Amino acid sequence: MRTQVGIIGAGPAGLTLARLLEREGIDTVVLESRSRAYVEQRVRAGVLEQATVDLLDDAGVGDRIRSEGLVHEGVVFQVDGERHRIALSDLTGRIIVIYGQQEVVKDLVGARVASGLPLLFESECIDIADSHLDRPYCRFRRADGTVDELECDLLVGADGFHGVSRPFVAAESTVYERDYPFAWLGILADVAPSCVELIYSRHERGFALHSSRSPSVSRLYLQCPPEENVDDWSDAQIWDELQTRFAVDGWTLHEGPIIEKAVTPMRSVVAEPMRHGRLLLAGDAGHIVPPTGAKGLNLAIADVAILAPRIVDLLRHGTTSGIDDYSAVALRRVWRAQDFSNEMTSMMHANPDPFEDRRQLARLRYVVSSEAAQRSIAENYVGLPLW
Ligand code: RFL
Ligand code: PHB
Repeated sequence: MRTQVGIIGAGPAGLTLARLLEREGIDTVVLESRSRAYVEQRVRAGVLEQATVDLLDDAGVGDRIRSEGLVHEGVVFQVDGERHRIALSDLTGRIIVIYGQQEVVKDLVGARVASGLPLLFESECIDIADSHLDRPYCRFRRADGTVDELECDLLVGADGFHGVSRPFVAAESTVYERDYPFAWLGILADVAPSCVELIYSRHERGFALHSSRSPSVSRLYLQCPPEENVDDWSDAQIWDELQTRFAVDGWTLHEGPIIEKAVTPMRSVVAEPMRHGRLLLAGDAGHIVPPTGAKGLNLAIADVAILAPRIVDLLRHGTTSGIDDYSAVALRRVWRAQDFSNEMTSMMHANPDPFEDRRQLARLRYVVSSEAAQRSIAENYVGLPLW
């Protein structure tokens, strides 16, 4: 097979890039190792920055976000058993939208299928040929086991943290990494959210986050040790722990059936540069942030917003300067988000290092008492301009 741009991975990064290039008349083939049902049901992120919503809207896939997304104008930080509202809109003039990542994926897959353009599910990229070639290619295995080649002008690795592109690029890039001494146990529960806005709660037993997916589905997380086994937690234990970490007088956390639970480790990773010849990385393939800042999905979309016009310049006009500075431009934003995500993570979690634990608690107490500090948090949380 031949195409102009081969895209590995049908997550938010790969699908959004395919959509942006479709609008510019550039041919793409998207390879996805999983089935359509799997990618449309994988529960992950939920917070979209306004810039992300605007971009998806401009790309013609924003109708359902606009009608079903929950617009939030603030978030709540809880510390010492008290709640403090960070007034995002008043402080920044911007909002966030709660809308499940799997719904974003459904909207993008639906649009791609409606356009009749190639999106090959159950087609796993198994290796990438020399990406310094003028026409790089990758090999992929189809569901029936046959192996094919996809030849293109450019390859984009949008295959997430566990894909094939990241190790390929990492062999020639510098990889910056940090592990955190905790993880999140996340649940989805069939119960109306107990609070309209998100609650980030710091408790001596550990962090807890209250979020939602719809007026009838709640999304909640508990800080746990990185090696935690999800099967060691009964539903009743999870609710008990959530009740403890969110407790404030006069407020009730509603419980309901848990419909999904999983443990997610936390790490920060950046590959620099996000490029290897004619292979470019986008989204989690190039960088991972801990989820406390709600930045991963938004960064993935920002990467491809930066990348798409540069690809158009190269393929339509032969201009290479845009592609040449893609990595540097994207990484400036990525590092800003790394810093913010690290700050939010450190400040909110109970830390096994006692000095760090007290220092971060002091920082959170300062944030909830200072409008200047809140403005800085709010500005980063709602998202900085694309560039
Ligand atoms: P994805 O979504 O991982 O998509 C990559 C796709 O590539 C496929 N793939 C392959 N396809 C072909 N050949 C191969 N060899 C392949 N290997 C892999 C995979 O099947 C998959 O379909 O990466 P992308 O597009 O870069 O998107 C990144 C986001 O998924 C990620 O950053 C966010 O989910 C992070 N995140 C959050 N981000 C936010 O902006 N706001 C949030 O509120 C937020 N909350 C979260 C999160 C991530 C979480 N987890 C589970 C890691 C909460 C959690 C708990
Ligand atoms: C979510 O709703 O899944 C969510 C919200 C905020 C975060 C992370 C995840 O920081």
